[in-house]
Amino acid sequence: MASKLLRAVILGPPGSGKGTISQRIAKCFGLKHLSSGDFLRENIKRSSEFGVLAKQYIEKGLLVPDQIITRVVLTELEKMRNQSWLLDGFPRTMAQAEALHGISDVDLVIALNIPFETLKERLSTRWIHPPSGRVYNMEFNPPHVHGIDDITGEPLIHQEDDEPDNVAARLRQYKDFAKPVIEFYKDRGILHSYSDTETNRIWPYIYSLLSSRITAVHPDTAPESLQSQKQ
Ligand code: G5P
Ligand code: MG
Repeated sequence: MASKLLRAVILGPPGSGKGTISQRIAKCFGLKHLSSGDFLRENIKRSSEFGVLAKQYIEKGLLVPDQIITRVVLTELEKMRNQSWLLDGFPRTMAQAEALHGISDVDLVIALNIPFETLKERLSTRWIHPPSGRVYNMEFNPPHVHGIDDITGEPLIHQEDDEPDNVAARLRQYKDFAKPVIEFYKDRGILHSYSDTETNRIWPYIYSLLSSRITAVHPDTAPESLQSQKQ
């Protein structure tokens, strides 16, 4: 018997830990991690038509127009018809939520509520490895060697949209656009919200939620608190 597919969305302001939690979910549960920000950066890197357009907005800390990002993300989703996926960073506006709703059901939505002060602090000390999307934070998960990716030995970068002025603009904008999207999923009874200042305190609850829907592919990666409950 084919196992049931799970289609999930993770919502949250910039720096709320969507990427960090998505990587854990992908590793533990085998869902394909689809990040709208990563798709845009890939397009920018190869100077595609979408990439050239998107760059102007990202550099200013602005949202990319709905029709551009929707085309990019829905094209990727088309390739994932027979796979479980986790969409990170999309939808961010009602137009995007409606476009997604038009092509696929969503089974569950995770929303991260993190205080804005915490977000500003995190993003200003964030470094990423663009080819893999691995993220580091100088306090939370520093690389073994300063400025170098642990796995490939390649250099890490500090993204332009993580500069303080851009961060403030991204946070303001998020608030305005996210509210109706959150209501949209709440009304459908599929929204699961988590509030804390630490990803590691939220993670056991998300692990538990996912475990009730899908079999872990790597149960040994369960958070410590859950492992001790199971013994
Ligand atoms: P992105 O790339 O989607 P954002 O704006 O959603 O970017 P970002 O920056 O990727 O947000 P995140 O994924 O929510 O944040 O968070 P993260 O990267 O996991 O964690 C942030 C940092 O905090 C990391 O350094 C991590 O190690 C650290 N950290 C995590 N947890 C903790 C903790 O508990 N404690 C501490 N101390 N640190 C922690 O989008 C980029 C741009 O693309 C465009 C927009 O212009 C956007 O600005 N875009 C879209 N435009 C329109 N519509 C869309 N749907 C778009 N999607 C992307
Ligand atoms: Mg991210």
